[in-house]
Amino acid sequence: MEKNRNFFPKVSDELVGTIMNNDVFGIVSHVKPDADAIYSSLAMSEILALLGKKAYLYNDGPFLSKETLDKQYLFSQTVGKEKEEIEVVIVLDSSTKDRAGKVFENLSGKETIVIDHHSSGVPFYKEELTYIVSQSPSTTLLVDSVREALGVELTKKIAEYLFIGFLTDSGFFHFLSSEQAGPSLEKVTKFVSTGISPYRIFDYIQDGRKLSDVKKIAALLSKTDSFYDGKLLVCYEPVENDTFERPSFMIYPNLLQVEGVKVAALLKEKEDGIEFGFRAKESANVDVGEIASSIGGGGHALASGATVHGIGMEEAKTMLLKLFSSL
Ligand SMILES: [Mn+2]
Repeated sequence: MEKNRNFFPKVSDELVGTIMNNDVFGIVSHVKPDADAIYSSLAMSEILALLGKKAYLYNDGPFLSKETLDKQYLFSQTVGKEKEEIEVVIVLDSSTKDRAGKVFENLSGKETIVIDHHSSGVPFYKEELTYIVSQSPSTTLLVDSVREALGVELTKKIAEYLFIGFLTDSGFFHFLSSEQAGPSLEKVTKFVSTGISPYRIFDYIQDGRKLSDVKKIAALLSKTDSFYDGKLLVCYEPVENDTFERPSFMIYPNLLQVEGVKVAALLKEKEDGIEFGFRAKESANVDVGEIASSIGGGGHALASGATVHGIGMEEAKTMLLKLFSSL
């Protein structure tokens, strides 16, 4: 138990004081938001509302997955006159200034709080106003620690927001390391105690997929390449597939179930380069977060990604084989 308490360190008095002593906040999360970015923002906004404070939600977009699209109407993509009112900007789930996008640029000069769980980021604001805990599986779990430090009650609504970000970032519990599991599930136990339904939330996130997309994913999986005696499995997503929703959620679990695999990679062709995605088996002892940051990306030991501009699929494949040559 003592170990679990240290897993989520104390939130600084300066951070708590900055929230308590101000009234109007801007909340910003990373471009191309995932559920952790959007739902940590929503939870933070709700926490501030319960403290009687005002919060404006921002995100550059684009919103791509169902559970983020559903909430898009709550987020502004531009900064208007309310800028004068805003006293403090809270940046969530973003390891660099660039990740927070144009909206953050437009809010620059304000006191800034950073709450994030990325390991490879460069801290871009006053250290005493950051809560960066790289071992946390999601930013929403860190927002929960901030909530506790602020003395705000865990409502069902907040619990649901926090749980959604945790579920998606942990790959539905799959990518939790054994160090993360105990402390994270202690928090999840509190979330479900408010009466939220994991079953219903799981279905809300996963259901509604088109049969045509499931068939496209099957076609992508059928072209998987195997390298290093099957320790590295690689799936390719051509640019014309860019429109269908989050194939990675079906591709990685399938590849990681294959006998002998250590790392599953997804190479996604973009208009101007290749997006690399990596997932590692915990037993493989490979830090794919470190590997992704060596090519300008970031992430976590078991799940990470990077975008390399100006290269094609063949070059990407050569890079990939070099990156994982020690498997
Ligand atoms: Mn995240």
